[in-house]
Amino acid sequence: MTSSVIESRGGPRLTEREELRRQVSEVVGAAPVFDMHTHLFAPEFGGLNLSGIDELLTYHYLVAETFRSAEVSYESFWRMSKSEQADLVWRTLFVEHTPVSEAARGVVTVLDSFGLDTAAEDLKEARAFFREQDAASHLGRVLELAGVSDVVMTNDPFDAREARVWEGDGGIDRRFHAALRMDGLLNDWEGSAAALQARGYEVDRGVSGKTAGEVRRFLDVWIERMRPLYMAVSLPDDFEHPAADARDRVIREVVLPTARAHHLPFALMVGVRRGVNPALRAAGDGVGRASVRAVERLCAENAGVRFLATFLSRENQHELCVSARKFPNLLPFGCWWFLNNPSIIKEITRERLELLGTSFVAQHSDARVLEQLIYKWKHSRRCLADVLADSYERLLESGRAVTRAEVERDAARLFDGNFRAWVGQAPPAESRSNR
Ligand code: RAT
Ligand code: ZN
Repeated sequence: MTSSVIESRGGPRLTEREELRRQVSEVVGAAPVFDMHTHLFAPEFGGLNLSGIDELLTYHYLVAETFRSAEVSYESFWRMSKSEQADLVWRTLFVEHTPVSEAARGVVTVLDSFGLDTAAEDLKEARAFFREQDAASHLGRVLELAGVSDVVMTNDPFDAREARVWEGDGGIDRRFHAALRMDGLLNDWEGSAAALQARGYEVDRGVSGKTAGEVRRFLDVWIERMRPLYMAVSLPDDFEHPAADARDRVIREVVLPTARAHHLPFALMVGVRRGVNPALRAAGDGVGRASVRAVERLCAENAGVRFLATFLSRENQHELCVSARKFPNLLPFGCWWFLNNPSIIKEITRERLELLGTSFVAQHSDARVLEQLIYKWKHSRRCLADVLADSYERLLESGRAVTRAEVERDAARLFDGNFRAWVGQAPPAESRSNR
């Protein structure tokens, strides 16, 4: 025992600042993560899996940044092949400019973790490295480097490429879990109604008659096939509840009854303004301050349904924390998309710890390309470690030192346990006996 610790029943208490911070960093750096929202796919989905340097560089976050510094028109960029686009992004953001933005630094973190040149003039070495990798062992290595035990996908029941896998006989890699994405049904009811009619479901555009029952029948089939951990939707900044639109009817008459019947949580991702600049394609979405009250009303009216919620606007974060204090069926999660930057992650996480203790999900990666797991989690772990250490230091000043076991318990809760409990997943086997 060093002078920095005093013994207690839960292990030594960390009473010295530097030792406390060192241990917090170690624990948070190693805590296994249940990544509860990504756009990755299990290996069985074949071509839907994105990996490698060209995919990393053409990530829509970096495409938007490239247009700010490169002399290229939208038309000529979109006419380029993927590797030409990647070359342009690399030259613009990594060679001609310093890659200090979060998304650009992310690529540096990934290259560095594989021992590749982070300041190369071109992509020859990186391309050769990724070409040589065996897909299965590379997946294992990436999950290991990222410290991710479980990955939740985003699964669209209307996507024909996904459907072929779900409808096949084979199972899905056990490290991957489904999330049933409802954007089609809730944000494009007319298009979805037509797609359902084409599949033989008796629905109409006015959401009347048999429609609700038929959409529930469609969802029941997909829930049976996918076994999702939750249903999810991204919503615009002007989302309201109640509202006199098809979306609200489908939420009330289809989604909420389905959530109750299948004990499935409903994840609300609120505040995206799709297609603010359509010429940027997937990079063209923006953000707007949304109404947290709409989510509060859903929680109040549906006490038996568990909601997950994340808001895209920084301005909504404090209100979301206050709402979560009022509604035990509301679990805030992650620092989404434009908020996934160290300065904002730290601010939001501090706010959440101060208002909610450790009763939230600290982060999700939103990774679209496999290797992004490495940087998204490395960077987020750093933020959480700093913020947690600050909280423990303040606690120490107030007269209560934490033990390493307590730090481990908190990190496990924030990265894994809160989400697992919400979606009814058993704790990981090795830690079961510890709880
Ligand atoms: O973060 C992203 O990659 C966004 O494009 C969106 O996919 C967002 O996360 C979403 O799930 O709608
Ligand atoms: Zn996403």
